[in-house]
Amino acid sequence: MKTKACLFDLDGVIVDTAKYHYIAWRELAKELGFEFTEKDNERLKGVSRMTSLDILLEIGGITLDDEKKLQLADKKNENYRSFILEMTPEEILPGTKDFLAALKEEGIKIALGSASKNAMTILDRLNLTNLFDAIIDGNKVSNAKPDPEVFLKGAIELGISPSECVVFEDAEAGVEAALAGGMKCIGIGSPEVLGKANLVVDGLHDMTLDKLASL
Ligand code: B16
Ligand code: MG
Repeated sequence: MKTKACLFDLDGVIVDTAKYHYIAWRELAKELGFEFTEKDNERLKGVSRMTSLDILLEIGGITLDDEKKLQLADKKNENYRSFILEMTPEEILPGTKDFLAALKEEGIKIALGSASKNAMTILDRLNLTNLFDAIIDGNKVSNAKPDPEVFLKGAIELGISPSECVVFEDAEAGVEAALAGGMKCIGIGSPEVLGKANLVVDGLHDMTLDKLASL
């Protein structure tokens, strides 16, 4: 298959923001009077902010009205933003810049497809914004992964057919979203979790144009 565009998830693929999400959700849980473990945090990866809060409240056995939930999500986000505003390009995951440069040289378009409403802030902090030909984030979609909307919008903005796109994802819901959109998917992480992907690698440091061409 000849790939014309690569679409990248952000958290877990380009940068590890999960650790900052974890600290902010853990502090919120503490205020609400229960413990939120790192294992619990795995359930929030790739999931939208409000769904993350619902999962957190379910773990704590707490029921709240929508107004209170919005208030708590805002509070968590303010705390989370205090961390990402301090991020530096050194936090870009290994191999990312080299692989993006190789794609550019090959004339392959690059897009971001992230559930995060903070994606622009993060890309700016990492000095990566200009490398992307299209950026679709949580502010531009109404349906969360595993719905393919985020990736389909990316393909439309790039003007490339989904069948010529490859998605890089670290979350199961993201892999499902890519496949539902008629795209190929390379999983970043463990083959046990991302078994549905066409190929699974450890990280972008493990990616080559040959592997891309082998799909
Ligand atoms: P925000 P991704 C996702 O990013 C994170 O994996 C997930 O943990 C987070 O809840 C979601 O973004 C929303 O983030 O609160 O910043 O809008 O993996 O889709 O790049
Ligand atoms: Mg992710």
